[in-house]
Amino acid sequence: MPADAQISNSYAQPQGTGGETQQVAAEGETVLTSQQGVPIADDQNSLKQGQRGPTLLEDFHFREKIFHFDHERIPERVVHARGYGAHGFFELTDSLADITRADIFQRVGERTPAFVRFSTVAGSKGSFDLARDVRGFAVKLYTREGNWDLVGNNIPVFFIQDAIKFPDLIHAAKPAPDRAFPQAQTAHDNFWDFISLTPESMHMVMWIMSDRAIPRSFRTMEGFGVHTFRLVNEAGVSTFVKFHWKPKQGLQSVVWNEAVKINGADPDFHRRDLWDAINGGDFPEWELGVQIFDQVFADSFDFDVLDATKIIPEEILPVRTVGRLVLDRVVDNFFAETEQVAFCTQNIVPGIDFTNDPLLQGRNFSYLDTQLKRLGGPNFTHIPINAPKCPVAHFQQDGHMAMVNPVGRVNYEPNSWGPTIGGPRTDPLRGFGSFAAEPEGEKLRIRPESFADHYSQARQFYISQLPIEQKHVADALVFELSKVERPDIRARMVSHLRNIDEELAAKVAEGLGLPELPEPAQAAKPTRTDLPPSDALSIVKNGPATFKGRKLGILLSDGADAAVYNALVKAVEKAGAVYEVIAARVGGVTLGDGTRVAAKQKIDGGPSVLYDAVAILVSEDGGLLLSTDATAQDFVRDAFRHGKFIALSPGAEPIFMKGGIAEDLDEACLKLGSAKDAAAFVDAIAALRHWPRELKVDLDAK
Ligand code: HDE
Repeated sequence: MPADAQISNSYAQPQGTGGETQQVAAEGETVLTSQQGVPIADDQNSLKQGQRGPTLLEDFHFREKIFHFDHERIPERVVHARGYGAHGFFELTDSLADITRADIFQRVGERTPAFVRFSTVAGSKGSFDLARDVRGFAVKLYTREGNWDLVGNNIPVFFIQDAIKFPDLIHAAKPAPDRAFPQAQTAHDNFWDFISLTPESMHMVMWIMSDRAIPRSFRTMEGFGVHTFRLVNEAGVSTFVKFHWKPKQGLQSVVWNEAVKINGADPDFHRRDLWDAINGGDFPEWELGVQIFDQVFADSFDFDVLDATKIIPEEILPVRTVGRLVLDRVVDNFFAETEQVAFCTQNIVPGIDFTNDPLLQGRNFSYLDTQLKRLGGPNFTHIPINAPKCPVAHFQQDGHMAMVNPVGRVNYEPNSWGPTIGGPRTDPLRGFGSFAAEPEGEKLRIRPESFADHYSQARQFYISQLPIEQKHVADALVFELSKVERPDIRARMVSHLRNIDEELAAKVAEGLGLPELPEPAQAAKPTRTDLPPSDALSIVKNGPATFKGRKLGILLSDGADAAVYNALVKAVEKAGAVYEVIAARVGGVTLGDGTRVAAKQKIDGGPSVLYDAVAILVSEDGGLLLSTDATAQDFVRDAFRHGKFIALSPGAEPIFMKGGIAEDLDEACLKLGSAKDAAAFVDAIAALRHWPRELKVDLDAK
């Protein structure tokens, strides 16, 4: 019997005088207590004077319960408020012992516990998952020499080059302070006003206008450390490094119209997906890759490796795989773990070090500072999710909620109490030592010349996309800028696009109905047009080769062919994918052979946007009945419009007729008349989308 069924059966009979439900602990069952451990006799009624009150202030149980409830919230993160975490491990597959003394990179096969939190940036904690936004990809690695936090994103570059601009960027992106909207979106004047006055953002703009900003799942996105870091070996030699997480599941995103609808149908789409995958035993996995280079290599570029608005293309410097990250356990409690986890970029370990990237330097101040406010004191490292899993020994003490204070009388050093009671001592050999980088130049507030090229890599990103992906970038820009009320801001953005790609600028200008093309923006450095396209930057080129880990939606009716249904389910399971049955009623359907199949979704709650592909498996009567239902019509129309693979049984035709697409069916709409068809369909859907269709159904493509 499922656990929740047990719970629901345990309602006690009404026992209070007013007929309310009082649950009484039987012998051996857990007794409800106060925070002080006092057993509680009645949790339904506050203490009153007489039958009808007033309520008495002396009711300490009532006061404690309400007091605690009043303080349940802690400040949400200023950015990345909405997130979802899971536990797992990192396993080293290739030793980096020659270039770093970081303990985690020494022994092949060794596993290090990890906690990962994915997030959106702009929305508040209760916002929806499929906002067009950057995703946070923050990894805490509990190494044997301390916690290493790699606090990255799913996009390898950032909006700004200097941390001093971060508050402005975030203010501009978040809801305007007077009206407090729009929530979780950048499609508004303030954002584009700031961006169009900040040419350094242009490379990032290309990424966030691409489908990278609307991932299908946390499981299907890459992660990046973004900054250039250092690896330092035993001899003290430093090598530059950029970190990459590559999903074994392949890259995949949704389309914008789908994202908008998913947010309504299931605002928790991404968190539910991660929860279901891990609990279903389909553990998501990423490879950790490194791009390793030295100063001479860094000097070979005309951009600066300290500039976080730049990448080093993988074709120039291949990504070397050194390990894998597997997420295999959901949290026990969201608040205790995902909400209280405190990532800090300053959490590095011996063998890893910072560079002078001005964004990273600023972050190193911000994260520690922010945890003090969010978690309420300096002892947040005592919370289990933040506590290292290696020995910790120091003389720091006291403060709010101190859980682990030094034991004994000695709380200072140097001391002469000897090693047993004198406490820990430093270790000059094993201990963390900063790489002895030489400072250069005068003290200045300046942006170096080497940070001045804002357009070349933006262009490189754009020309690396497939035509359909380029279309999506243009569509997204048109959508976002159409929500901008001031025409001068729209035009200013287009003036930047002219420095990236003239065709893109023209398309966006046309999409916006600009009367004329504005002059190109003044560029600090002219755009290089000789940078070659990089295949690694395309999502579609790096998609999966199978349907594994994906979800098929099966719209089923009474009387549907049982043999076909069984074959379909078998093929989906064989592919390592999952399926959900959608029906007119959640109670399910009776197939042609009399078998009952429960539905996961009533059609109103299970639109096709929730699935990677759909099968319409209905009897003749079932098809006729469903064809009269607007949500069933939407189901097929949306699946079609979003370029999905569709299987249709013969009885399904009326739904497509009423949906207005019966005459447009193409080669990605496959017939589902037999068990053989079912297997062939599951093979075909590995391709995930039939992109040519989009060009036929979208005004912007004409
Ligand atoms: Fe963050 N960022 N950030 N950021 N960031 C925060 O720290 C900040 C930046 C990133 O799941 C905050 O604990 C500054 C780049 C992630 O808990 C805050 C600057 C990248 C997360 C903060 C940046 C990130 C945060 C808010 C400009 C990608 C969520 C709550 C220099 C490499 C971590 C918190 C989690 C969170 C500051 C820029 C990634 C306010 C000042 C670049 C994934 O401290």
